[in-house]
Amino acid sequence: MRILIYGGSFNPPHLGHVRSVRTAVAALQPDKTLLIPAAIPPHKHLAAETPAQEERLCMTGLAAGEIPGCEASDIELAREGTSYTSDTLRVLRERYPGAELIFLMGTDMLLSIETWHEPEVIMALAGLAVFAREEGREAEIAAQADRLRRTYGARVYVLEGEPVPVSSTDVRALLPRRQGRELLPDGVYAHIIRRRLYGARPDLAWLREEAFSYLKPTRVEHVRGTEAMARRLARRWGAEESDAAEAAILHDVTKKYDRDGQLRICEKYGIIPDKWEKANPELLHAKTGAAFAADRFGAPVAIADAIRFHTTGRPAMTVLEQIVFLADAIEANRRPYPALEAIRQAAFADLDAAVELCARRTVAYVTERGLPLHPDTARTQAYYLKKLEDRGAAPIPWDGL
Ligand code: DGI
Ligand code: FE
Ligand code: FE
Repeated sequence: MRILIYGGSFNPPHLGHVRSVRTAVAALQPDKTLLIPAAIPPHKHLAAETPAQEERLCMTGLAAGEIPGCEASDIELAREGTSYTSDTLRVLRERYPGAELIFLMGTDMLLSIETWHEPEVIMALAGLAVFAREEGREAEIAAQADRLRRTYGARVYVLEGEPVPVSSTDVRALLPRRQGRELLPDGVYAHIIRRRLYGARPDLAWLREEAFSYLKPTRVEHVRGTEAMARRLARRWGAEESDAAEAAILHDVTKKYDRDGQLRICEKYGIIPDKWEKANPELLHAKTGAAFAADRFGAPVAIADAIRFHTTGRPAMTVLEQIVFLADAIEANRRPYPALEAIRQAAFADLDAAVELCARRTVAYVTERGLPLHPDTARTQAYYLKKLEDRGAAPIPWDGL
């Protein structure tokens, strides 16, 4: 049995790692491949924003899932102190007696291996596989391989392979800027976003794809329209445009679920429907959407709250909450209703007046249809009416339905 071993910080594991391992697997045909995240790497400090060990193990497992016969091992994370490769190989030698161990490493590692802890133990217990990674260094690598063979009796496999110019440091720098998705395996990226590791914020093209997969096809245009409107309003009112887009993309993410579906999601997230929501379960999609967005896409509180209050509003909304509340109601694809044009105009002239009119219109609409008015809608309208009065501004005239 032949076991390929690849160690690293995997902080996070990226497509460079995956491609390297795939190439090595193709060349060496191991029976099993282990990705081993280091607890405390001997040669470098873990970056300050490094997530918990379980997160790195989880991400490494997700990356391993992309490669046949590959799995993540907690052998170093489970061990106290510095993660010396020699110790790891000793454990693996015991665990897999008779197996041929091959340790996959980068070019620089091969060149510096004699500075490692117990290099003779490493080379006695395992073969070394290295990529002829950087162009022009083939001769240097060949010479070192030769020397290690002669001096330590090392078995060195020099693999043909394209250089893979991805580094975890670069990935970590890109993630907070909504970038880097294409450098990561899909599962790893989804996990990072879900947990918002490394201060990551979702790539919005990715988020649209994900969110739209939960929508009825007929709702997609409404959500696109809501995003476009939320962006315009964010620019107008000085809110962070990409946050407004993120909230808009997710605002109706649980809309397609019927009463039973809504109640199931409530149960899952510990949401207790109030009596108005029980009478009109359609209202629940705002709360379930917020919980789903937070759980599945790691939406921070400000964005989750904009989703939570997009249907009823609430008193003293943040600008982001007002923007999503209004964008949903006035986006370009909304079927025309009385007051739509007035709210649209007001949304760019006076945000509070627009919210007040929008809530007032909902009160009229809900009352006319004989539905129970949710107190948050009533309180929103009353709050913004008072706010306008306090400012000495007149509410927007509207004759009703
Ligand atoms: O999800 P959308 O259709 O895009 O829009 P939305 O989230 O604003 O939901 C609109 C529905 O919610 C509409 O059928 C009216 C209803 N609604 C809004 N406010 C209230 C309300 N229903 C009741 N019973 N009480 C309210 O205060
Ligand atoms: Fe909605
Ligand atoms: Fe909507």
